[in-house]
Amino acid sequence: MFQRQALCGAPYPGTNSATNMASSENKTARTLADLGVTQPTQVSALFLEVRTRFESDSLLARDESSWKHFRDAWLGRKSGVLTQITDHWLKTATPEMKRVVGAALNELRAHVESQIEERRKAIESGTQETAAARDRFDLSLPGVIRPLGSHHLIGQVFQQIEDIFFSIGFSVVEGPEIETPYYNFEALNIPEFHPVRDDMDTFYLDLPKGAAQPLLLRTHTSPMQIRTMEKRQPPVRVIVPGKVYRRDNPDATHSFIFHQVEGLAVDQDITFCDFTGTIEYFVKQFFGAGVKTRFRPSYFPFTEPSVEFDVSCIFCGGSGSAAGGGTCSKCKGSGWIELFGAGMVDPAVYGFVKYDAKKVSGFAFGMGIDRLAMLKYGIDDIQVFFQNDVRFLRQFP
Ligand code: FA5
Repeated sequence: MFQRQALCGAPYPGTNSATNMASSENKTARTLADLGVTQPTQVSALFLEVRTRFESDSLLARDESSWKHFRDAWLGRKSGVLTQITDHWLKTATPEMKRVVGAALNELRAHVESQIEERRKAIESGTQETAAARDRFDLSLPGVIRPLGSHHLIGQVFQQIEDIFFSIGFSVVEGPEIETPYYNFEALNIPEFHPVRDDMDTFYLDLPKGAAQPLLLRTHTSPMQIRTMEKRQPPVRVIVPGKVYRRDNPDATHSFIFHQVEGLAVDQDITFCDFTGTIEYFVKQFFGAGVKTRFRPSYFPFTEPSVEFDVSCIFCGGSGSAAGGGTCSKCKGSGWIELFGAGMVDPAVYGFVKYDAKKVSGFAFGMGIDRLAMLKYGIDDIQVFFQNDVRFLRQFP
């Protein structure tokens, strides 16, 4: 470091190697006479020494900042090496020596200036190359794979059901999951203390004292029959997908939250045949043409007559026998699986929505979607729909 200062003035950042200038003296700070250079023949050796130093310094100018120090060390007006040579070697030289020193200095200056400029260009293009390399896109690299989710199986089944009913002129409506007892029960012809309420153990909301009326989580999608008929005049053809809630104990076929699709068609002259034809069409579209169907008498306060609708067991093909022998566990050997409740709208219900029961007729049905999905996809536990285990969900992309 001392040696660098000796010849080139102040050291500059990034220069920590030993210099190859062997002299420990600051030769350019001394006159030729001091250095014992009296003969023209000695001048070229002296300049060669300076030039060697210049070349080695030039190698250390690797970036913009070290290049600036390099430039100032050699071309700086006050104390650059060339200024020092001018002041100490040229100006003090004898007339005889001046000519030789001047020529050597000119040659050195031309070399130093051109090399410093070359170095600047090299550094600049190197910087650009580095930046270009940094910014370059490698189009051959694989892209970032972002995993895409998919619709939950229940969502997919909702969509399949909607598509089938769309194709025969039904539209979709949705309604509130928090209901009043009026819509959930009374307007469906289920007055307070009617025994059928016992079948639907209900979640009531904890409301502040003095609340206008009790509120509950709807136990079925049927309240939307009333809400729809209140708003629309016949003809009405709607389906209502949604969540419903009951205080049922969880097991393989029961959950306290599950899904239903309600259906309602009301118009003039809708008959039981329209009803059975619509349901059978839906079931064959959903399960396939091979499935057999049947109606059984049932009871709902808001339909008359009421039916339960069964399909032939898709697990045993309706035989009632398991593949390995014995009875089919899914249909318990009957060959039939209950699908949903339905019926012709009870005329009493029209009274709640101010329809003229003498002029209109219609049918309604309410399907449990979770059980429908279980049947169609061979799933034997309803709880998997609510556990969000991706190993299950991934099977239905
Ligand atoms: C009803 O909910 C009526 N509202 C259906 C109806 C609508 C009848 C219109 C007539 C006219 P039910 O309580 O049977 O009926 O329930 C309908 C379906 O919901 C059942 O067939 C079953 O598939 C499903 N279901 C009932 N309880 C549960 C439960 N805890 N977990 C899963 N699915 C259930």
